[in-house]
Amino acid sequence: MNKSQLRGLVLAKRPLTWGHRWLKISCTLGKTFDRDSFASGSSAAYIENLYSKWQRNPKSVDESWDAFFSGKEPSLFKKTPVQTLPTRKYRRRPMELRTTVKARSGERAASEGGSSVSAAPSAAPPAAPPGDWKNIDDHHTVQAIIRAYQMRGHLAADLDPLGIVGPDKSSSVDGAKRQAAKDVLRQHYSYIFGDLNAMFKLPSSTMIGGDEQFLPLREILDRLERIYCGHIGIEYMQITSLTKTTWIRERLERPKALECSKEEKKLILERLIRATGFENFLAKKFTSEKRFGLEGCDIMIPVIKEVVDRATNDGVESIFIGMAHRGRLNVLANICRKPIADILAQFHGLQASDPGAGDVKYHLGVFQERLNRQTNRMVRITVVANPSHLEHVNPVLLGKARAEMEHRGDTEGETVLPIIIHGDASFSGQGVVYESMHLSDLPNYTTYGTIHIVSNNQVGFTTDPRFSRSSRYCTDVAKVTSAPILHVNADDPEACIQCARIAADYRTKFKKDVVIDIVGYRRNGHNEGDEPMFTQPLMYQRIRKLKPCLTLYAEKLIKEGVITDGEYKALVSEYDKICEDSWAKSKNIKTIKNSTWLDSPWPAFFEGRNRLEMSPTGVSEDTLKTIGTVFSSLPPQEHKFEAHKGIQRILSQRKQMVDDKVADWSLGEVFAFGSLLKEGVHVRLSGQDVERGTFSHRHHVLHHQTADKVVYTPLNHLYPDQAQYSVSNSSLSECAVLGFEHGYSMASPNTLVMWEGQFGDFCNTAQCIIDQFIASGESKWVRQSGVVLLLPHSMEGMGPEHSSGRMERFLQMSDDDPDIYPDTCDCDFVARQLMNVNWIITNLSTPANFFHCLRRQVKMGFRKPLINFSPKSVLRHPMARSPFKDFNEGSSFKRLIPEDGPASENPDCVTKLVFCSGKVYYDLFKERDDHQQEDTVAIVRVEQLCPFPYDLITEQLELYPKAELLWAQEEHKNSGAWFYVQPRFDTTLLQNEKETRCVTYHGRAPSSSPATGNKAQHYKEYKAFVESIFGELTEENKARLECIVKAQQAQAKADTQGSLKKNPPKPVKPKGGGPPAQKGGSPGKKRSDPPPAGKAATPVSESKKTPASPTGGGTPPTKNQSSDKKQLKPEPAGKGGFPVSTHRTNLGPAAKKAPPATVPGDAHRILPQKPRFYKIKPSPERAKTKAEDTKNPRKP
Ligand SMILES: Cc1ncc(C[n+]2csc(CCOP(=O)(O)OP(=O)(O)O)c2C)c(N)n1
Repeated sequence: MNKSQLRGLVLAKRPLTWGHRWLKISCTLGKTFDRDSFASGSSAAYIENLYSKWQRNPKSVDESWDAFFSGKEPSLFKKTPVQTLPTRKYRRRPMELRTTVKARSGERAASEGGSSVSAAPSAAPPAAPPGDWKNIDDHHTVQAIIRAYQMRGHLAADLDPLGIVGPDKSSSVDGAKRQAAKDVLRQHYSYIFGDLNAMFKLPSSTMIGGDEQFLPLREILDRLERIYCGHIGIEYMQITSLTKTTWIRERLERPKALECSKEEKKLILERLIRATGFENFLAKKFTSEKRFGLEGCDIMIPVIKEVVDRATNDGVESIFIGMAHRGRLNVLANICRKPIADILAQFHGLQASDPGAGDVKYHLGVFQERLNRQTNRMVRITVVANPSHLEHVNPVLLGKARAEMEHRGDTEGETVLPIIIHGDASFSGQGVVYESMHLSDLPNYTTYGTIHIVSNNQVGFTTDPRFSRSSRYCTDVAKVTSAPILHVNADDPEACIQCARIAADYRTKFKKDVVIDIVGYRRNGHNEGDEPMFTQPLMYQRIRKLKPCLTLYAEKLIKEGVITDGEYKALVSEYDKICEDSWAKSKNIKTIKNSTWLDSPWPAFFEGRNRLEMSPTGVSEDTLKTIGTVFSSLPPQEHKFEAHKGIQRILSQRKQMVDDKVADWSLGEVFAFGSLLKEGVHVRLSGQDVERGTFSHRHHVLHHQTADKVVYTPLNHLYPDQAQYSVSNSSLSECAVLGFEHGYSMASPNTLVMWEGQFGDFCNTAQCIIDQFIASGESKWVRQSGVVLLLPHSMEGMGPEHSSGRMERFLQMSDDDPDIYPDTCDCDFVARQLMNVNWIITNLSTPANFFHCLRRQVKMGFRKPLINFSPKSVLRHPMARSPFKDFNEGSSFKRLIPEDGPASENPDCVTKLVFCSGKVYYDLFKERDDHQQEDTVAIVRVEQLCPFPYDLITEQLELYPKAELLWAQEEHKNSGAWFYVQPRFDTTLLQNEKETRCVTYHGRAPSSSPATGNKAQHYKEYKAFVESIFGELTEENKARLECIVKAQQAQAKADTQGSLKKNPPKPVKPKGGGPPAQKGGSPGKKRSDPPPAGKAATPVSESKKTPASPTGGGTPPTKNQSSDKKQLKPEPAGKGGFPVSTHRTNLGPAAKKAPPATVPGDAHRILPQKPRFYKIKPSPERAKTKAEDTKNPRKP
């Protein structure tokens, strides 16, 4: 028998299972014997092994095997061949082994349809001799050892150049130093002290053999040791994909896979010379300047360069790099090839000649387009400007990279590569890392793999890793995406470059995240002025003794004969000269510009454009109709799309509105999106549950009710050549998702990118993105973004955490000067004001204004972030509707909406001019009506808070010269807009010398909590607020309101009875056997669809009638209205289709019952125990002039 015959035999028998074999072997012991059955399954390896031995020396095996292999058969089956390999003691008792086998064979036989009874021999001992089992066991052990190295070899890898952490290198087996410690090999540890010459067949799960299938144990261990416990420690067994793990094994395990050619070694050295040379040069020239040098992790530069080379070679054209301070200047110089003179000029302390506050040099962004000489391909490299707040640039970079892919039509990440460089302490410490990593596989956020490189200097500022993280590695967070993690010793440049190659190729092949953890050290303190011995004395004693990586590597290559000492020195001085020349050049730079450091240039957008020119925002009625029709329809019949009944109802309501030429909030929003899509502007809306909308008002994605994953997005079916609409429910993150959208908005000006908070105050957890990027990005880095934040905001009794979008914080960060009255006569005043402020803040009250505001974002000649406080209940408020004419050509955004009711017709009779903003307008409107003060109180809505509409406010002040001036807000005094508007009102009033009035505050008292969580308290506060403006309801008011309510109740009752007669309810037998449940609740609480929109849109002119106030601000709801959700439903129609409020029922006898314990007496009569609302007293000067004024009233 030759080897191939043997293999044939083995292969032929392979399908045999343990169960079969057991059957056959046990049969043999009885009567019959299936020859060769022993040569199957894992015993095949044993036989192959024996065969190899026999080939070398036939006497080395038992005679039975000799007979078998030499073909002298029959004797073979008289005596079962015995095992002849050198043995060690059994680790398991034979009896145990038998029991195990017996049980397994029984199980298997049963599972294969056989009878477990017949399959399991009752008392027969195993047929194979003990030696066989031993050998099989040995093979299993070796397989387990191989697997142990693959899984846990990194635990024993030699990763730390300082030698502080890492394996105990003392154990020596057969002269070979083995690092694999007990925690790698666990129960198999002692096995490696056995017979190292024993041959083993290598399992298919390893490639260490290359073309060899058998290796002695010693060689197996040596190879595994070199691959898994050398200077690379890889974690990849968390990956569940066999293809990926096999690919990685192939890249690591194949013999010589990790070797570098002579040329490659030289290139690594040259790049290391540049990296180290640059830091040395800066250290020499600017001894005390902070530069956050890379010394100790210098190899990071060649690593990034290798990634860039490989990626560009594979088709990447644009690379985005996000990183913090450490080594940033080096990246700019040696990766982006930003002229070194420009970098050095930043050290000269020059003032920038263009606008912008600027930033420190190690935060600046860069955009460079260069030829990659290694690949001879052009590549764009962007280093995204970065705040001090570590890791927060990550999502911004990802969003920017994703947007770039979309603009290029790259749906696979073939042409764009994101690279993020992390610090070890911040990678494990900052939550935004986790949030960002979780975006990696989400369809609307993926960047098709990001390469993460950790510059791991084993210390964070002054904190040791053992105090800064609980995980073993700083990279453990990356395991959430099953990314392979390559830990590598920074002092082994070749190993580092190999990791770079594996990472780059892995990303190219699989389009998934991958991590390289370069474990080095920090040669200096946290910055160059710090003394690290204060806090890490022992570590720094070691560091002081260490030669720099460059020196070590140069010595190695000189020793290997790759390079001579002379050549090395020449390379070093060549780079030094480059730096010196750049230094000389930099001295001639007399002016610097912030715009030189722009990471998102939009030359095509700005060139030849008058930035102050604003294109109109109105659109034709045809456009509205087309959009409205698609938005209110299901997909064409042939698609047989089954929509939810509720959705069908919503669509028909929308359809009705389109027919009536009126739009509610969601329609207004869609008109903005759809018209921009028509004009080729990409629209993207992202945030938690935005597809449906927090308040179930949007429904931009319809779900097939019986087919999984079948959805319909009407806005992508408006026009054949429209731009793409992307609406996406995000992960439950604010920080990363907002950062992502901000980054996305920076990629192109021709997009409308919006992030919606589920409730406005959730922007709290994205504060860093708001402060560090959105509020100040343009000032620091002269880059623009038109990102829009939609923050649901209003006091509706929903508690402290769902009420406030924290308007006051945004307003406080606005950078318009409250004390300067702008030049309102400037014909470009409006655009200039917008251009000069850091962001726009709006609190809008009509759908049409929302529409214009969104469209204005892309119609301006520049980009500005927009913070819009969005409605909640007002989304469905019957008054918050706009007729089509307010969207049409000629219409435009209204920064302020003046009074247009009776008060405006006779301004001299107006005694109170109330300024307000947002939803509270609807409360004030209703209360003014209830109090019958329409002729004397004018209400003006400030729609755009920032920049402040000084010109329009002035007009209003002049229009109502006799009126007392009030600012009314529902927020607490230290929240909302008061602190922002007050000084601006003052500045406006001071413009007019004759003006003696001041604006008084009407709203809730200061509070640390944004809103009460107690409904009774909420309404109590509301009542006090209203009374501070309109006074108490008079008896006449009350009587009138009571009449209205009674009439409504009677009407509702009549309606219900009428409908019951028409459609008598089917008797429903309640479970408990009680009376049938009444359909639709009590008649008084019946709800119906909103009134015809056209009529509802004109309540202002019909102010004698009482409009509804479902805003949550009004009087307390009845029992059945207590849930917030119910309040959001449309109000029933009143007489003549006019909306009425069911809240009125509270004025009826039922509502006069005692409210909850904390609120004594009639809800309408109670006063807060602690006064929550009050007027602000004017300052003494103001009071004086006011008193004089009262004495000598001004003539109109
Ligand atoms: C969010 C945030 N918290 C704290 C700091 C202050 N800080 C600056 S660098 C640093 C240490 C960072 O350590 P590591 O991530 O390991 O990077 P290294 O500086 O060591 O390269 C700290 C705490 C910061 N810049 N940002």
